Amino acid sequence: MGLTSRDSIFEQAKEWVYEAGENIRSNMYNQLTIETKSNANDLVTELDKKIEKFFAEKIRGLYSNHRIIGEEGYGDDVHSLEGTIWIIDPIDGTMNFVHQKRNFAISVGIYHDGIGQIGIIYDVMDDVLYTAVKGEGAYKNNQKLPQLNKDVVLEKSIIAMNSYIGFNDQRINTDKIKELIAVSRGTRSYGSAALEFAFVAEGIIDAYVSLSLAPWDIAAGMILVEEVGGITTTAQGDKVNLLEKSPILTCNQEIFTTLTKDYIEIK
Ligand code: 2AM
Ligand code: CA
Ligand code: CA
Ligand code: CA
Repeated sequence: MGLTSRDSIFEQAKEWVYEAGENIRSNMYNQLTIETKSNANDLVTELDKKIEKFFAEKIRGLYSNHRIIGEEGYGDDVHSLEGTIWIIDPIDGTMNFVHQKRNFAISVGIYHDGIGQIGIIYDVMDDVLYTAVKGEGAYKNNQKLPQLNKDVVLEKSIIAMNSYIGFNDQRINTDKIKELIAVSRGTRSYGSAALEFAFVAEGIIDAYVSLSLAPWDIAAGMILVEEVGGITTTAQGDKVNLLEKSPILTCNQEIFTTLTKDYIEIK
């Protein structure tokens, strides 16, 4: 991906994200069909599908050689990260969207040969756009975000996680998570992985850990976090594979080693 084409793809992607956000805001109070997916709390609405379809049609119309990985099935069957790939979550935080009508985001990450080039996370109701272009820093509504704080220690950190990982999850050593909850300054749970990544990039939380995230939950956020000097790995501390779901940790580098060595133990 050449630099000029990357700039124009970035401008185009932002335009589509804003258009999609406007579409969500103007349709969200209509009677929406809500279905469940993997379990009774895993929701999807007709707007999730409509927005992903919107992106897929726009991308295919303008960039016919790009491929798409999306949550709701309008993407391509992608088995390698070769070429240019748009990784899209049309509504991240669907439960918040349904119950709260806020605290959800559109997430678009654009990768070339497996390397993150463009990340866009749009907090639709607050009208806050987080963006990053590889090598050019991360931005919140066009204001450059500073590099993450080098003086952070766990005792002064806020860690975002789902509440259940502290007490009844078979996939992780919950005793160690309880210790983490006790030692950290506080925990938060926002219900949108994309926003949690954006908040790590903004430096308003210091880490986010989740036991099962898909490529579309993290693709844009990984680029944002990297651009401010943060790190994203599997919860075991390994390189993320963007073709599969994994337990994920994204955080300030200063607390990465203690988090992966002392507190997060995946079974
Ligand atoms: P979603 O709203 O796009 O489904 C909720 O804690 C966060 O985890 C959201 O970002 C949500 O994305 C994501 N998530 C990933 N897998 C999920 C699942 N099976 N059920 C609910 N949320 C899931
Ligand atoms: Ca979903
Ligand atoms: Ca998601
Ligand atoms: Ca989603």
